[in-house]
Amino acid sequence: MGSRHDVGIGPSSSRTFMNAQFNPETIREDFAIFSTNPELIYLDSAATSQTPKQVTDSILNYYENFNANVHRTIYSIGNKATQAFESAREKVAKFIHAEKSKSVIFTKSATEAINLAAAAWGRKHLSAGDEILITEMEHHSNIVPWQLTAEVTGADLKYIPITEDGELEKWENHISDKTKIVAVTHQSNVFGTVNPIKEIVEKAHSVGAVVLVDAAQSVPHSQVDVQDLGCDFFAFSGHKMLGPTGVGVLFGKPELLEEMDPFLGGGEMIKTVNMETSTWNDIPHKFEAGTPNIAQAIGLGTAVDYLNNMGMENVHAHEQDLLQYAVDILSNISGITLYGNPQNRGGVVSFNVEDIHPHDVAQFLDNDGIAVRAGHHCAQPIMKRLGVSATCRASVYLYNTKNEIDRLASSLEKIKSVFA
Ligand code: C6P
Repeated sequence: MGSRHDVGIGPSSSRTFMNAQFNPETIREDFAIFSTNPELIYLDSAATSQTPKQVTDSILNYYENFNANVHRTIYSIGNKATQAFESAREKVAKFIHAEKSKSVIFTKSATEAINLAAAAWGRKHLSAGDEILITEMEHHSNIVPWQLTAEVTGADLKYIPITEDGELEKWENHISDKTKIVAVTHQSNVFGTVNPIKEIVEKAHSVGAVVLVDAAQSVPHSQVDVQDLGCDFFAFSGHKMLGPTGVGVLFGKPELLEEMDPFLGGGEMIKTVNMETSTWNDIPHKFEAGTPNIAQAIGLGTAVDYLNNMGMENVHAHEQDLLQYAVDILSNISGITLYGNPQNRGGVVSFNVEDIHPHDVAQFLDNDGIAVRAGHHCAQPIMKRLGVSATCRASVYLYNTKNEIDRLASSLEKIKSVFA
């Protein structure tokens, strides 16, 4: 859908993106993987999304035209690299409606972003008697870092249970004067549940607690506004939003980031170093020790351009349409159990086929060219709550079509007859 060649710092110009009408068939042409694998039906974007050529081109452009370290050099290609890296930060900040780009810290992933906040904020603010509040629907990435922080600080780790429908159960009752931080997923990777973050933030702030939102599954699929949500920290990954692997983001309110001590030590995160002590660089650099993931951040900036060009409202509407279609079709196939029925939901459907192990289902679907995830989805507490060891999960994105959902349904019908 546009020129693949751009020797500027990043393909954000009209040369790269033509204003397209939202059309998944045209969108698919931007993704090389669908021409190299014409039979592929990719329904696992909740794990990792596919990457458009514009993004891979921008990474190649960096390596071929201005590959250099950032913030350290005075020669031209180094300046160009710094400019592209910082421009990616600006794009990401705008995309999530952060007031200031210094709130955006590049990490390696959502996982690292949450670990950073849990360690650096936790060490500073938590002690015995304080409570960290998480939920039963969290991904392991938003459970384990808090367990580690609780261990180090002596704080208690509490959780909000979930209902059969995959929603938070009476979450209000769990926030008390003891609560110092609430860490909650914006959108569940198993049920698709979209949680009432704004309300949670209001309640948490009323008792003086801060809120970290795990936005790994929401940022790629909906319009997000950290100022409107009011959250204090917000974490997500590039590879689930058409960007490359190896880059994630921690948004933090500047006043919180400024008072926190560094998470990792090394080059660029310091102002001065002597043999005994050091002083820290300003945010965001204080949290980006060493050579950062330059190419990946530039690629993420281009992914943001791509999504902006498509319009997040269009991406969301398309996925809602596919979700409804998938739920309608799959719930009419006998022997299929769908897990969760949240009122507010993103494009994720978890299911099992009666008497057939989800890994066998996924293997069978793969033989038909259909990629779904099977397993515990890094959410073992949810599996325990559901009383299953694993589920299959189909998740959609802007390049999926109703025809692909039909193919999933007919393949599932076939599995039942083969295993009968
Ligand atoms: N979930 C899934 O298939 P990383 O791995 O750091 O990019 O993202 C971690 C993460 C954090 N929170 C949520 C809600 C997530 O869904 C994920 C990643 C993938 O569901 C891979 S396990």
